[in-house]
Amino acid sequence: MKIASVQPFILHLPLTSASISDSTHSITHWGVVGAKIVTTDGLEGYGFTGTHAHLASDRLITSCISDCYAPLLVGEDASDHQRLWTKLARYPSLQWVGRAGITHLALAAVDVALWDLKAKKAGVPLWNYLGGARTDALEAYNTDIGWISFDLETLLRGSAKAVEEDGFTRLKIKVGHDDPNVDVERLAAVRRRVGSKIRIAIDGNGRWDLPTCQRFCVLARDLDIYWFEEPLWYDDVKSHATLARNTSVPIALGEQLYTLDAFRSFIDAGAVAYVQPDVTRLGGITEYIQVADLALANRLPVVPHAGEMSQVHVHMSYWHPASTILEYIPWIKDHFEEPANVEEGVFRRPQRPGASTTPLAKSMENFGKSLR
Ligand code: 0YR
Ligand code: MG
Repeated sequence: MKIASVQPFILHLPLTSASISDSTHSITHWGVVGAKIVTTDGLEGYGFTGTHAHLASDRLITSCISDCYAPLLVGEDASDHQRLWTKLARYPSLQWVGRAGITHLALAAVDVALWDLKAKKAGVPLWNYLGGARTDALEAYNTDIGWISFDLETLLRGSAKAVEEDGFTRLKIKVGHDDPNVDVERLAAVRRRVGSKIRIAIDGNGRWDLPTCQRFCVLARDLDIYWFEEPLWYDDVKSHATLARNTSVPIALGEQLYTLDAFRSFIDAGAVAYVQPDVTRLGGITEYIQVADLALANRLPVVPHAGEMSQVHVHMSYWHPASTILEYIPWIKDHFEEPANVEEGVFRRPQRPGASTTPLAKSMENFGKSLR
């Protein structure tokens, strides 16, 4: 499995709603920014990171792949994921400018492509290559009904449909208005609409400060919140630990953390209950496994953030023993050969060889952006 070429690509895929917002981001497209790695024996591996489809910064990622990483990869054995990960991540002059951000997102894309190749070479889906499935039924939770930009009527209609027609038993709703009472009222209305049995998580996307979060948790105490995701600024270990001590609502975080060390800091401080690694922000599958193992060693559940919209995480979550449930956002799945589909609230277990990262040829053609 010698690497013959590394070919970056950028796709900007329109969302299924015209646009959405959480408390900190407003977007119309999802960026699928990655690499096709071709081997001398003719296999093609695909890996990608997830972005908000900002072309100038997407091009920083692809130029890192083509100009910095490709020369280090061509001629190497694609099955050597561990050695190649270290070669890229610890390459002295790249480590000097990287360790997080653009270079790490590029590393994620390359690493996922290597794992896709390994599983394709073995002729099995990634979950099977990694060691087999821990469960027959990976439960999904629906994030796509709960955007902060949805008015109350849309929020209620979407929540009711997800539960009554689509079979979801778990929802996630975005919070983070200037006045937390607005969020409490929206959540109370959803709770009344879907009933007490449905699990409702919330996501603040890092908008509020500690006093606002503490006030919110008091106001929301009767709403049975399953977890409070990214309540505070992403890197602030101390405030998350304080909030975790002062509320009974479990804290979830990790979608903005780039490294194993960052996860260790939050876990050691008792600042996180639900661990949310993401293969597209950590350095791919290789580092995701390290974080999931760290969570397991601390007996904490792993609930990945779906920066690849669950195409890869469905494999990780069917396999890794610390996994519980998985995020469902249906924006990009239909652009892939094997979409991460959900039926009756359960993710279909992938059957094709690889990591479910191979885009449809027609999507590459129709939504590809030029790299320069
Ligand atoms: C929209 N999921 C998240 C989307 C999502 C963001 O910007 O990227 O809300 O990543 O927090 O849990
Ligand atoms: Mg989130």
